[in-house]
Amino acid sequence: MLHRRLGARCHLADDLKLDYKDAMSNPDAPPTSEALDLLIVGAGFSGLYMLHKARTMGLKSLVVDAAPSVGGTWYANRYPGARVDIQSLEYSFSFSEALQQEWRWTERYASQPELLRYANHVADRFGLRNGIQLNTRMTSAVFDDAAQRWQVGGVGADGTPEAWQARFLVMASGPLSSPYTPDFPDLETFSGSVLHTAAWPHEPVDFSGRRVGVVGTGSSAVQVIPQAARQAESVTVFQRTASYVVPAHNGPLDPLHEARVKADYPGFRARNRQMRTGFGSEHPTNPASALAASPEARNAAFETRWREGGFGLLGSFGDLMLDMRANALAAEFVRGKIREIVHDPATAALLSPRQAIGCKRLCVADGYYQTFNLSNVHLVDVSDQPIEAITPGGLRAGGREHAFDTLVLATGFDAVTGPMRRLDLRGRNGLRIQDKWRDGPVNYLGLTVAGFPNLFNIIGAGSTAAFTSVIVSIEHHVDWIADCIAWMDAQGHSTIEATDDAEREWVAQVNAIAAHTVFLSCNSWYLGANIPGKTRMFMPLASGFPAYAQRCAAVADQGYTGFAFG
Ligand code: N01
Repeated sequence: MLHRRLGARCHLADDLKLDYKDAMSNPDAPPTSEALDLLIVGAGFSGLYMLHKARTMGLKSLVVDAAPSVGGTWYANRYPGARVDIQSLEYSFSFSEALQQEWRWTERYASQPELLRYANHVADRFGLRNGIQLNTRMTSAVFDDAAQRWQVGGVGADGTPEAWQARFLVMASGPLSSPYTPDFPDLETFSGSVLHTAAWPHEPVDFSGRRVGVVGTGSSAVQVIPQAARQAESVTVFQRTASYVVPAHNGPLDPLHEARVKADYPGFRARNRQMRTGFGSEHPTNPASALAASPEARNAAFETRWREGGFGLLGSFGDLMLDMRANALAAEFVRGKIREIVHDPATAALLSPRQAIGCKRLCVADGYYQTFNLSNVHLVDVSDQPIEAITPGGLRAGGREHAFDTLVLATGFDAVTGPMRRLDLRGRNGLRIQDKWRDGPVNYLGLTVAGFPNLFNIIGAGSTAAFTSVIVSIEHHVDWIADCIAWMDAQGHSTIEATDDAEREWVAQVNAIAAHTVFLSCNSWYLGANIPGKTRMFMPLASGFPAYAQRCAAVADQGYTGFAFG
């Protein structure tokens, strides 16, 4: 047991120092895979930081990732126009002052290539590559009760089977990493290329002279559509549900703003961590009620936030996400913007969403509605007349044929639970995750699952991650997991497992908080409602990041209440 070797402290043990040094001398060689302390699944931001943190504690750790590169979501989602919807200075690691000072973002909202460069820089800067085995898909994990270890299986790109043993299994596989392709009849008969935004080809895609069909109008679609429209002969957008799209007002990063933030980056981060979303401290939510404001004051507040761009519109008033009447006022403001921007009234009406604003994740993109003023862009409503089938030359909806030669599927993800449900993952007594989560992804603190000892899930169901700048949540989760392991070692515990009672109470709380919001009023991936047949359960915790972090800290301070130790 590692804790016996390390005693009550988490200093580097000599034998592990040697392992680490040997590996450092050959940066291409992954560490020997036997008897790991941590097996970390995923080399995105979560996996990179978990590996770095584990190494500072002397824990022998290995990251595996199916992709040939680090970067996770920012490796896979490389469609034209892909960029983050939270400002770069706030969507970045804070754990190293040197890193946050030296890294220069070029744009207010970083593009996918820049984010991928950042992930690679982090991997190099902290010497992580020799702890990462790429081109290797983890496929199974079985908890061995006798050995109190996870027996983990995988497969290399060439089909070579892989096996590891680890005391802890850390799922850093990302909540939006299982692309969802609807079960369209005859998809395989399509004669042109089919491109999914979340599995975009690595060679450049040239839309010039092409007739492009795009299915979907969520965050990915609203970024790719304006790009495709610039090149393609025609773009036909198949819309089932209209989205609220607020402008990002992206542009070069203002050097004065960057200097101001960097002059006190730790203070900026700390203020952001006090925000419900973990970002946006420069434009905090106005606590007043939208219902109490005069129409003029209300409009002025919405207008200011619209001009600033990004998610801040939802912070114009304190009750927008809590009260459907307040929410309707913000929704109507955006519909007014759509009518102003889109010249054709029928198209503007079709682009105008009817669900509560923010109920599905708000989309942030520049130039989306303007794109529908272009003569080569067409909008087809498939809400009442769904897509019936894909044909060799396009698709059929409502009995009508629509012709195109490139099909872009911007149809999202089997979110949050998809990556784990696809595995052969078995906890104590052979409990399968698919059975455990038959009625929804129960969990404790969003980090653990009863019946699955020594398994930690970063950005899992039940945490506030989906409503935050996700890197703030990643750092929080990783730090909490690391502290927990250090505490276990100090106490001489081999295993940690959430109790059934703690899990029940936590899930009841997640549901109770959601019931006080507008989030249950529409179909979204937060609810699992975007996947036919998926159990409907609200997955994120809507309490706000500070309350969540306080609760996790209190659990730790009180000796990890809600957990059983072995
Ligand atoms: O996926 P989505 P996404 N017929 O699920 C439609 C993050 N992200 O990849 O709404 C017709 O939002 C579906 O229609 P409907 C972000 O968290 C971030 O765009 O279900 N249409 C919807 O329009 C985001 O929320 C960034 O009626 C069908 C679309 O496909 C999350 O990823 C960028 C259909 C799917 O939208 C997911 O975004 C990109 C069918 N059978 C993504 N099935 C940034 O940081 C599905 N649809 C900016």
